[in-house]
Amino acid sequence: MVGLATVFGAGGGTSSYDEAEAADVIVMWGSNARIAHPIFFHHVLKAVNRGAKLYVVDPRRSETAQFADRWLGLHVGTDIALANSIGREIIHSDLTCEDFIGRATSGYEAYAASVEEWTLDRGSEVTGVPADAIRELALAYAKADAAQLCWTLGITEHHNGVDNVLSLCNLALLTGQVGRYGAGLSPLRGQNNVQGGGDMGALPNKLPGFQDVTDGAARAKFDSEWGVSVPSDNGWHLTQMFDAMERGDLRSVFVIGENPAQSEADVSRAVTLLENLDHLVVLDIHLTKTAELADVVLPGSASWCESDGTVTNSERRVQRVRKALDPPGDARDDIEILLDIARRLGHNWQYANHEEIWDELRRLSPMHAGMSWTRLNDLGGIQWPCPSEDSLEPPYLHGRLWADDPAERGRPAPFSVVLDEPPTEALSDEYPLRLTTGRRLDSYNTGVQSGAYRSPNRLGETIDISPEDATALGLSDGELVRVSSRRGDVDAPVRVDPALRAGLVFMTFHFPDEVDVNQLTIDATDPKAGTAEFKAAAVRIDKLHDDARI
Ligand SMILES: Nc1nc2c(c(=O)[nH]1)N[C@H]1C(S)=C(S)[C@@H](COP(=O)(O)OP(=O)(O)OC[C@H]3O[C@@H](n4cnc5c(=O)[nH]c(N)nc54)[C@H](O)[C@@H]3O)O[C@H]1N2
Ligand SMILES: Nc1nc2c(c(=O)[nH]1)N[C@H]1C(S)=C(S)[C@@H](COP(=O)(O)OP(=O)(O)OC[C@H]3O[C@@H](n4cnc5c(=O)[nH]c(N)nc54)[C@H](O)[C@@H]3O)O[C@H]1N2
Ligand SMILES: [Mo]
Repeated sequence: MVGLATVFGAGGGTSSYDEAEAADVIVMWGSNARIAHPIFFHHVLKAVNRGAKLYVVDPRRSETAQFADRWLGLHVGTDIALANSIGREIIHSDLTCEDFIGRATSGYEAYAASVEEWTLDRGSEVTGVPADAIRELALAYAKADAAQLCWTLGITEHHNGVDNVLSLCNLALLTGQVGRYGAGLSPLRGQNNVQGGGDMGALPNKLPGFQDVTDGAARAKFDSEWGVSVPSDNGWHLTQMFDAMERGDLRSVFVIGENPAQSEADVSRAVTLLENLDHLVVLDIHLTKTAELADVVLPGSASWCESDGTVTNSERRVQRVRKALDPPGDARDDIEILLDIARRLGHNWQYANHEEIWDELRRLSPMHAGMSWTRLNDLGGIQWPCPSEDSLEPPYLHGRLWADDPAERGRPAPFSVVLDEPPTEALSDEYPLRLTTGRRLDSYNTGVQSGAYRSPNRLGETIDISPEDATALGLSDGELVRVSSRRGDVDAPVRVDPALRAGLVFMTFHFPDEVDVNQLTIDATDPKAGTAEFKAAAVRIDKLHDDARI
């Protein structure tokens, strides 16, 4: 969101899902959409069946990579080196889109100078990707009539995640692969309503509709609607909150629908800080590990099919959620619980129904103004921006950049000079293996919502290692090993996985009751976005004893 907002002014994916079907080239960069975003990937597969080329950039030959025309198996954390090499190759092959660069961008000269050192040879040496694969992707992306670049956590969960995103945006600016049907930049969102949460202002520096909290005119609107004085300072993002807890500046926390006692990097530190708070309140459907640490647990949440409202997906589409079941027992819709809390805090919040709440948003957030409840019901979903009830916005963003009239084009999209930076934690003799963590198809995040599901085919936590490392370490499938990092250790059975290259090991974070993987991860964070480096820790594997198996 931060990277896209820097370049284009809006922190949203530029394209609609079904535009993928119109693309000639699709690059999935650090995204295992086959298992993590199956609905979007279904559109990608339709394009592939039609003849589109699929490139996958991932250190593992992931489930997604197995569908690719070409897999670029780079070393963890070398994405900027790869993107800069691709950029240089496009420039040296005379495949830049001069028309777009001239009319819609700024800073091209400085960018071109900065990638000049990234020859194919150097790029290949740093990333581990063969030079001919880098060249093939560069030419395919630049020559395509419409190319899409999609990314997720393989790009963002690094200490320099925003720079990673900027390095990918540069490629779209260089070739004009944005602001047109079928082309675009898509950061796929994790949960069904991550985009919606941000749109509604659940960000430390934004009011609903991405209006800045530092913008006095925007605040004045909210002040008069709400009858309060909205603070003018940016708040803290998640990792800054933990730092503030450590300093003693943050003493009470209200957690709604999140399980940081298991999902935070360097989780031992996170748990200690949560335990030391003066007051911790948790509102959740389940009694999570975080709730176990709380002073007050509000166990009242109705789940998504037991409440009304909207969710907004990665293509910026606001969709209605309708209550299908009554919540069990005393469980209530989250909004009712929040309204009750507000009333007890002395604010007389009264809404007759969900539509009235939505209409308040429409009055305050211009990009939602045209989405009446009736239209949302009738149309089965509306994408933002939707400034008026008769607006006919195109399904993609930033078409303005192609306009002939400079006034309509507005602010040019800046190229960014981004420098390659290795992961915070270097490999060493003591910790010689690169651990990256991620997801599997049949489990969900910290396991709270998928933990009860049992199947004979379902794997528990494993430490996945390459066949080469298995041979070198004398390990075979099922053997129990100790995995240690500078922060902690966990015991897990080995799974030998040919999708991994030598030196790279993989774990999920789905089974924290059995194996608490975030004991190992590092909480180095991107200062601009606050995202932790879940994707790059340095670890060691030790055999426990010869007959330890599970
Ligand atoms: N089945 C299932 N689906 C889910 C979830 C789930 O838990 N289970 N969770 C949801 C959520 S919250 C999210 S945010 C999304 C996440 O969806 P994804 O981001 O697709 O999932 P991950 O497996 O975390 O990471 C994606 C890929 O990044 C790669 N990677 C690691 N390091 C690097 C690197 O340095 N460079 C590059 N280029 N790639 C790298 C990993 O090998 C991995 O294949 O999934 C959502 N969907
Ligand atoms: N090692 C490692 N760690 C990671 C990651 C990684 O790739 N590797 N990925 C990170 C990412 S991308 C994410 S998103 C986080 C996920 O981390 P979390 O969001 O902390 O984990 P979840 O398991 O998704 O927890 C969601 C909680 O919301 C509750 N819930 C569900 N629906 C509702 C509702 O309607 N109302 C209320 N009140 N509660 C509800 C569920 O019961 C559950 O307890 O983990 C992060 N941690
Ligand atoms: Mo996520």
